[in-house]
Amino acid sequence: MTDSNVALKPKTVTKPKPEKPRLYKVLLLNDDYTPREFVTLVLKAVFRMSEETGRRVMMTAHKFGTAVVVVCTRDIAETKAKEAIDLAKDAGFPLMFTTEPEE
Ligand code: TYC
Repeated sequence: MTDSNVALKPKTVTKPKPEKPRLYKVLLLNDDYTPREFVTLVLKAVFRMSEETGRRVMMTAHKFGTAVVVVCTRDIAETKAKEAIDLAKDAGFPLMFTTEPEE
């Protein structure tokens, strides 16, 4: 058998890696005007939290100025934050949510 008949097998196979979508945090910001009960209600309605979880997240923002509500794709984070802000706006409260990429 001559050299030209030897099948060469590549030692390494590089598969194209699909990029993982970057994740975003939805942050709840404290303010001096929105009632605690209303903040909890928004967390339950928009982010499907239980009363207990809603209260805990609300109290975290109340004490520390901010709290992470959820980590998800950018699209969902922005949609949920807007939904929550609009609910508060309609009720006349300045409650604020922001989104930011996770490191
Ligand atoms: N600080 C508000 C109050 O004392 C309650 C509150 C909590 C508002 C959390 C916003 O993200 C917030 N009425």
